[in-house]
Amino acid sequence: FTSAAINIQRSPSFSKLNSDDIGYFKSMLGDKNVVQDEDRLSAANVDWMRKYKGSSQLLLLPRNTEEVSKILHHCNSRHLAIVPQGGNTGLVGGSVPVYDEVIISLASMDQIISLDKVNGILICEAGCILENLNSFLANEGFIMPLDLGAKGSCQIGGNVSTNAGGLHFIRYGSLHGNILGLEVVLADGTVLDMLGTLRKDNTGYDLKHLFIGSEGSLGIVTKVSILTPPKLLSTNLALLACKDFLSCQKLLLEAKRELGEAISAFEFMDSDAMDMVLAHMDGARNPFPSSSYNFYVLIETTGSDESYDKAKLEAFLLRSMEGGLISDGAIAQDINQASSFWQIREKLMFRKAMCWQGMSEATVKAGAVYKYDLSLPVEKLYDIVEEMRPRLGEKAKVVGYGHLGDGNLHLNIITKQYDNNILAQIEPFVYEWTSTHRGSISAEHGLGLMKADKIHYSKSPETVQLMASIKKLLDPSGILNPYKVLPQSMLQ
Ligand code: FAD
Ligand code: 2HG
Ligand code: ZN
Repeated sequence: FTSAAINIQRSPSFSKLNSDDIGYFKSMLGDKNVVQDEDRLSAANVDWMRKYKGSSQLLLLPRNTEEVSKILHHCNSRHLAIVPQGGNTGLVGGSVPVYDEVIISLASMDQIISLDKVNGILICEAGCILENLNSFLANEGFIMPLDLGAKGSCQIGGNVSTNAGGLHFIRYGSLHGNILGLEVVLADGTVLDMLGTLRKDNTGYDLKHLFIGSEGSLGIVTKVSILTPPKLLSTNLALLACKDFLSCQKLLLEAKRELGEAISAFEFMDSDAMDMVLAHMDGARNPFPSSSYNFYVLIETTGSDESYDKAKLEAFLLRSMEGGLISDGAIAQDINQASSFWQIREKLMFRKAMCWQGMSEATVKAGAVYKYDLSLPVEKLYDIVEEMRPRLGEKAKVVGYGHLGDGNLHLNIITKQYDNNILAQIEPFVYEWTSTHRGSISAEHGLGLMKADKIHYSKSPETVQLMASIKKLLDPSGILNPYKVLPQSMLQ
């Protein structure tokens, strides 16, 4: 483990837990929902990458909104800091305590409340696992508007709180568009009912947006109302090889022109990323074993007419091949082949048959990983990978992949072990570079602990100041997910 505390002291304004607190929680939640067991605590204290580690002595498992409200009311009056935890798949150290914050897990709040089949509106509790929601919806002819490699563990409340993007963002857009309503509990226990189901509602400020992407720093999301698109009958997937990044870029432009609204994913990876998956993930197969290419692109299209959709994609690929944008490629002929293409990236199609998560998991298996999640203009997106390589030399493996269709690069730097000298060569360079190109230092993962003091690279001082004022207004004692999202110095 590396130390989670990056030059941050435990805030002296927080109290320490005492036996009266534990007694209160047990009387309210029942003994089994007040977890002090060491093994369960150590799992909840460490993040998915095993990079950030806290030392909480208490995990609470509320079963409904009222219990969340009572917990927060108590913690607020006692100045006990808390961290909301969903599936604990976050990649920026936001979901685990930094010190002894009480962990509030939403795992027991996993009920589906309703599905309006006329309008495709799902209402559910925040602890529902994304994949379970998708399976439920599939039987009813709908899908969730987001899909990500962590879907078997991440919760919809965590997705909302990080404003997760994922593989289908290019088609269905941001959760800011798909979330129709939320129920949120504020720091003092007040329950905010914003659980609307309307597409259009311009009555005053649309406060739900404050909580989408606020990473548990403004309130705990307890219920979600979400627009779910119809499940379309035909899906096609092509895995393509390109000789250089410019070809990937041009291919994207052409695909948008020719395939238009049918595109449901447009992912890319460089050859180092591909090699890393092949080296570290059992069962991953090289799609083009006889040749080596510099870049790979996955294009998924979804539509309502199997033969028309396939013919359209085939014609597009043929033209792109003739035009020299594609060097090699294949369209998946059945669901098994589609699954094996997606395995390389991360979308699991048959969870039971496989137990690994593609690219992200390969980076973690390969060594100590520094992850950067950047939004950049597409034409600049790969330059940072090429600048980083000579900068770090032999000490590190630098790989680039991501949601090219959304201008989102996942720059991953893998080293033998975490090392502050290497970190000093990566940061602040990577943030300065991104800022200079007017990109975002967090496209979809959030700021968490990792980037709380880096927000100014992507937001103006006035904007950050207003964010700090909002945080102080909603959470005057600062008990909600402290040390995360905003610089600690602005909240004291
Ligand atoms: P957690 O990790 O538990 O929490 C994340 C943050 O939200 C924390 O700050 C936490 O305090 C807060 N939080 C959680 N639940 C609540 C709640 N109910 N109320 C208030 N705050 C809450 N992200 C993407 O955007 N796109 C991807 O493609 C993607 N792929 C991934 C693939 C893998 C293999 C992994 C491990 C992660 C991936 N992620 C991706 C990151 C991560 O899965 C997402 O951020 C996800 O939305 C987090 O959900 P979670 O339930 O695990 O939340
Ligand atoms: C993805 O798109 C996730 O695979 C994770 O956002 C990215 O692991 C990463 O760097
Ligand atoms: Zn991603």
